[in-house]
Amino acid sequence: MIDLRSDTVTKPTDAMRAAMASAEVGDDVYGEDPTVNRLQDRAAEVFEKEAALFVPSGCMANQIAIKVHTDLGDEVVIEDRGHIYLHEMGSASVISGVLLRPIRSRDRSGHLEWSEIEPALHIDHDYHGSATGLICLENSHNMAGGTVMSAHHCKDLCDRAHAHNIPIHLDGARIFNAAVALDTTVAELTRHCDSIQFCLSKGLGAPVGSMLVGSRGFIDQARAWRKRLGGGMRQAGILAAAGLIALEESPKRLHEDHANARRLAEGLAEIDGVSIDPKSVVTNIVIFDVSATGRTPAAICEDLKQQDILALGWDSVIRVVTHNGNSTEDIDYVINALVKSSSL
Ligand code: TLP
Repeated sequence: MIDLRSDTVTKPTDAMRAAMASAEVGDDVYGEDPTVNRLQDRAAEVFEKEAALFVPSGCMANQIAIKVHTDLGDEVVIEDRGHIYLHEMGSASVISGVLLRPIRSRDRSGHLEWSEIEPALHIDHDYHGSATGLICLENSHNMAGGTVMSAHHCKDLCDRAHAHNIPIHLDGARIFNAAVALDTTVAELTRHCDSIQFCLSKGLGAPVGSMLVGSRGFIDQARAWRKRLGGGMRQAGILAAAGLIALEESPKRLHEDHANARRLAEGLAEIDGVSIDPKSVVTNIVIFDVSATGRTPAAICEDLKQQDILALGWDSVIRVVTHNGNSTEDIDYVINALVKSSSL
């Protein structure tokens, strides 16, 4: 199978499996797992922040951040295809008792400008609107097709939000992809954010886990909420050992996934009825519209499955995500399969 449903399908490398087998462990709820502690210290160092916390998933990291930053009844501003809004099962309402305030980005890049955010803010506490407690950003932006936000853009939003005492949380599930695409560092891209979550278990290839990064005070509170949510994992060093390799080694090869995604997009752009601008594909996510083929995404995905290819389709689009399990030959095979399927 060529599984392009997501980069979450990546399997641990041999080096990760070996490190997991020999990992030094302890009880992480007591803060005594040396491998988890090393991973947390290293993540904080790489992001040039004070502290970091290993958590089971990206969703938990995002939800802990929302919980720590907000009060009950607050509003959280987010782009209207943000993962926290679309794909976390209403957790922000369930766990934090906040309202999400989705805003459509004018240029559909997924990255809001301050002029789009500002009208949605409630900062004058007039006993009517719920106060804006947090702004959530996403880089790269998954549902906008892996688009990236520059360090300059992010700083601008952070500076303006901070002028109103509003914190910024960055869902950086794929922040390393963004850094590679922009030829910069994750520290530079996230410097002014109050908290960041990034996933070890997507393009970086670890089997499990995300990191929450921020100030010492923020991470102390996050640790308490991780425990309350059932995320205290005891001998988690077994997982952190793979996470350390993901953090150190995997970013070096992400450009290969991006080149494969671009190659795929260029092939797709040649197919009648498929709509995609290959230049818009700068990381590892390709979302293309198939409505003009006269076939549904579900029908095309079913054809692909018959040819041992897995992709996700919804509305009028199909998403494919490249990762370390794909070769350029796989990509060419997928393009040919799509040529056949879209003209059936
Ligand atoms: N994304 C998954 C699905 O949930 C859609 C995927 O296949 O892309 N933030 C972003 C931007 C994400 O893309 C995801 C997962 C998460 C958070 C959640 O991470 P996990 O799955 O570790 O909870």
